[in-house]
Amino acid sequence: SVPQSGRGARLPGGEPLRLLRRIGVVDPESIDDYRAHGGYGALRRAIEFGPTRVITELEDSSLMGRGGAAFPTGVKWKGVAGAPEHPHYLVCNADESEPGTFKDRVLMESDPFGLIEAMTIAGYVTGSRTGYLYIRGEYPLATRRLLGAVESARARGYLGEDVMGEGFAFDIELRRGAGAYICGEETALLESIEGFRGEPRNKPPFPSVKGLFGKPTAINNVETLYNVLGVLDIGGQAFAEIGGGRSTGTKLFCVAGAVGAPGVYEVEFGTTLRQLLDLAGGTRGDLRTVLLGGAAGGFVMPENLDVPLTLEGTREIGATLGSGVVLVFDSHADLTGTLRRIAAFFRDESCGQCVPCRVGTVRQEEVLARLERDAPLGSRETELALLDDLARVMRDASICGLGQTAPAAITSALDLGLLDRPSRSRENGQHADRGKVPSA
Ligand code: L3W
Ligand code: SF4
Repeated sequence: SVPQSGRGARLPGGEPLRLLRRIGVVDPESIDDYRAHGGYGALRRAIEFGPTRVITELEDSSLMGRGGAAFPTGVKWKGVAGAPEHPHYLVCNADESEPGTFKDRVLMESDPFGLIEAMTIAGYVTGSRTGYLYIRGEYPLATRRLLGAVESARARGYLGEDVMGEGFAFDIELRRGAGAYICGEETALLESIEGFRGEPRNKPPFPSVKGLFGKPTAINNVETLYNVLGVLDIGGQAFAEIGGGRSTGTKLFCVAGAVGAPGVYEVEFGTTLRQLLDLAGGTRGDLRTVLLGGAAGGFVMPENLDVPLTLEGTREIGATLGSGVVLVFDSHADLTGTLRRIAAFFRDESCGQCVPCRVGTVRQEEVLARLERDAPLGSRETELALLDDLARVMRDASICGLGQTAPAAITSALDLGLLDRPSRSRENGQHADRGKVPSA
């Protein structure tokens, strides 16, 4: 069961609008059951409205992308819909690989038709005949269920040359990733679909101008697309009343580490971090810190647990929501070891195309490994200063988000003094095996 919190706009039946509302309720292999639970109502409404009105509803809703960077969805779709060059493409980024993230997997495994319907709406609005669903290769169940959903939708006329007899064509192709984290970066993902190595392109031009095969492309995260169904279910203005400030709607968080009940939780934006942790069974042991936003995020100290989970609220304390990772560390956690493993992850996953990231990820892992062994070159202070210098160069000069955010958690730990003393496991004479980063 999935605890949910808050008030906010409701569906016509009185149920609060939740992304997880069909999880564990609907049969993921039955299009009839999906329809019996409200499925394909949003597509019908989109067709009644027409593309321009759907974009207006999205703009009214202030829905922002859920992949981590929070770009307005209405603006993105409007750009592609109005682009003079054709064909247009739609891409769903389902290459969920951020360490500690598993929310898209829950949605895709248990409500696959929801994603197929949302992609069909996106195709209709942006004028795309083909949608590519690029899914993480390590998600076999989600892949099987999505393939089944595509086949059922085709058989029932919800995909194909004449969708719902409404005179527009749209179909979906699935592409499986091969284990590279970088292919979740949108332009590397486009390269991968085109059959090239997954290496990011320089932006601009953004994909909405020059994307897949050089054509205007709308590329959205899985959770963003599910939210489009909600916007059409209750209307853009009602959607904008959920949450707080610029952060509208609900957000899925993947809570892991020292909590009573790790898992995926859905709360309205504006819920505090403390409330979220309470939903997840409360913290276990003495709370040391929370890594919010994942490997590319920042640490939140116990005195800041009342931070509202909004884009603005978290920014004020130097953190970020990222794609919704919440890693909780108790006082026994080996933070230096954890950060060294995060650095190793980025070193492994860097595509190697640009120097600041290719070399920077190696250097920061080396420094953290020395700190973990309590064997600094020179003093501990010079090592911390080196980490700070590396972070600056990587942030300012890397081509893509991987290199730009690879030092984020380390910088946050430096700012909060979390690396000022030798790692706890060394102090206790233990091997550094606590507080592991969940595997990607
Ligand atoms: C048209 C403009 N489009 C920006 C579009 C752009 C993209 C979106 C965001 O992600 C995040 C980071 C981590 N005209 C535009 C425009 N766009 N300006 O808006 O763009 P951007 O470049 O700001 O960010 P990004 O590089 O796409 C970086 C997060 O990604 N991250 C990991 C995420 C992992 C997952 C997962 O595993 N599920 O999501 C790592 O860095 O939070 O903030 O579509 O084209 N003027
Ligand atoms: Fe590749 Fe890293 Fe440069 Fe991104 S920042 S293009 S992952 S080397």
